[in-house]
Amino acid sequence: MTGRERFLAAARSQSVDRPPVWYMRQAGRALPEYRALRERHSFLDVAHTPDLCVEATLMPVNRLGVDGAVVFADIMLPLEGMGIEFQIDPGVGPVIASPVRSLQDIDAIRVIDAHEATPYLFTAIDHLARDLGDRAAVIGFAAAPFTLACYLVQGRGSREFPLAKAMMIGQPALWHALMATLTEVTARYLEAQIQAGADVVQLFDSWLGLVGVEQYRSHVLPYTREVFSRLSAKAPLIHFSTGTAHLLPDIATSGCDLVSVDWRTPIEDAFTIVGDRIGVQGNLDPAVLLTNPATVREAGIDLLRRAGHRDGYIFNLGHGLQPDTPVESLHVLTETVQTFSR
Ligand code: 1CP
Repeated sequence: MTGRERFLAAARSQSVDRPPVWYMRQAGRALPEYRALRERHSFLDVAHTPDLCVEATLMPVNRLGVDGAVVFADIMLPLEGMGIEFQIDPGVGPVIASPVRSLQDIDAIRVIDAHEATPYLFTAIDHLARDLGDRAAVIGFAAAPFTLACYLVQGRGSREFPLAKAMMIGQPALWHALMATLTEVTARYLEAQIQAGADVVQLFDSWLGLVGVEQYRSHVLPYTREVFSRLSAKAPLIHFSTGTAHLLPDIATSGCDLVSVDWRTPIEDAFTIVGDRIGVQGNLDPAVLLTNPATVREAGIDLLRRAGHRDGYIFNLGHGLQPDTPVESLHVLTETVQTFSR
């Protein structure tokens, strides 16, 4: 099978020769060629320039032969179309110039056509899809409304996002207005990525572990469902979160085709919880890649032994690569998956 065929078959829970493999944050600082590119261009320059975006996206495909190519972008890019100013500070991450705190702030958010908001991204996806052909699937992505709201309200990364959660709990009308707006922007943004050539899309709800089951059902899940219902039948849909073992049964009802789980949940438990009709992605601890080649190989073999025979399984980490991951670990792990046969 080609990488793209393998990825799409697994994403549809059909049979494959071996599990497809890709890594979250695979186009990043772990690769020397990426570090060289970033010496010449800022993060946003790379994301904004289709040729550079394609170059960065292809790096892990060319080096490792992974089956999925995740578009080099960031979850903050749609903010540009919404009229919200931000920057990406090295070592910090996204910083919002004026955080969203009032109904006035929410009313000021522009909901415009995705092509008008981030035209460079769709050009890059179009070039990428042509360049890759069947070598690897093009993976588009966006933040889920909850995770985007966390950054917009808090103004920057945080361990607990207390201001965002306080709005959710104490100002439900504001919260629902914000979530409805972000849902519309996110659905349009992902629809346009699929139209441009993304084969699958992943919704990153990175901070979802901060909410309880009841909060999830009343304040978050309806919006996730709305995004997925707008996209279903257009492309396979992956739901990503971490620290959400308590939410997995509900996440499985969100309308996604696959659930990405982290290392806290044994992979067999994830299979049982989500059921046969939903695929599973994950769930190696990224810290494994900071050890040594023998340990990396052993951990890869163990996960393949437990999950590699299931239709509807995509090999990945439970969260993004650590920036200081030795590139040798990536070679060892990828080869371990590529030489596994069912
Ligand atoms: O290779 C890839 O995976 C594609 C690139 C990618 C993705 C999927 C980047 C590039 N960002 C993202 C998604 C993203 N961005 C998420 C969801 C995934 C996750 O949970 O890790 C989140 C939460 C962000 C926000 C963000 N952007 C952070 C985290 C800040 C925090 O709150 O802890 C950071 C550091 C960024 C900047 C960024 N985005 C991407 C890269 C390579 C970088 C670092 C910039 C650099 O290289 O200097």
